[in-house]
Amino acid sequence: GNVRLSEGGEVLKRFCEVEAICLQALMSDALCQFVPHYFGHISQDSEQYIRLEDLLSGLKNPVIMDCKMEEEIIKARSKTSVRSDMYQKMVKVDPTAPTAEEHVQKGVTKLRYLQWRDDSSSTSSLGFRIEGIVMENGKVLRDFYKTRTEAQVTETLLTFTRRQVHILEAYESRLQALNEALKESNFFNRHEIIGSSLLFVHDSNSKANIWMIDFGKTIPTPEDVHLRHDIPWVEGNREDGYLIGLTSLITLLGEAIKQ
Ligand code: 4IP
Ligand code: MN
Repeated sequence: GNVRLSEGGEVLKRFCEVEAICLQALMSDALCQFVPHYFGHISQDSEQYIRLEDLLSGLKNPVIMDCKMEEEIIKARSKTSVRSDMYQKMVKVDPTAPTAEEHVQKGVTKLRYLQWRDDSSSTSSLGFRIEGIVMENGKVLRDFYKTRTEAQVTETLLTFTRRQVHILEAYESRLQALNEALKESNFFNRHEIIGSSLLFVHDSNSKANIWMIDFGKTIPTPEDVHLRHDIPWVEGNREDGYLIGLTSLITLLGEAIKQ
């Protein structure tokens, strides 16, 4: 993707002003322990990059999972062009998903694609979905479009951790600590967090950690709007449902620990 390693063991990510402003604010927020350290930005080969702490540095054969919290649907509503790439992604997962008309035009709108993806994955019901996993041998798993039910997600959590209870417990307490930090966070109070992920990382030395990443679509709320983050999005309320996804994840880690 748009992240690459620099010589210094830091990670360089393609510059995005929205994200840079968020990261800057997060460095002095209650959430700073849950966000990779931000070192500012540089330009290299005439490209601008954000400099971030390398979250994998010092880890032995790291295992990684990216959980995407709520996605922004509303912006897609204005995009009425027909997307053949999104039609292809859809057909690959489920050839019966497109309507007869969509099959004829071999395309779907972005709104249609995102809604289909949220409904077939766990996003609509649980407030997050698994985007991808990298196993300790480097194998990348991206086939989670149909991982929707609590049982399916729990099973994936067990596979991802190879049923190591101490890892599952470390993840559970990290998310509980995040939940507490969010209550104290001015940043969380004042931003709509869209398209951000929780990055789960553990390794063979049993270090387990979770980080908030990807703030390219996170936007400040107007002064008069006070977000709760624990109710679903409906037209006009600006709610991101972040705490719905977080609560689901904590619950399902608890389920996995019991199994
Ligand atoms: C992707 O769908 C993600 O939703 C991208 O969001 C989104 O980019 C893509 O839209 C969409 O195709 P899959 O993950 O199912 O492939 P993100 O970049 O946060 O992962 P946007 O532009 O909405 O950020 P297009 O329009 O870029 O293809
Ligand atoms: Mn994506």
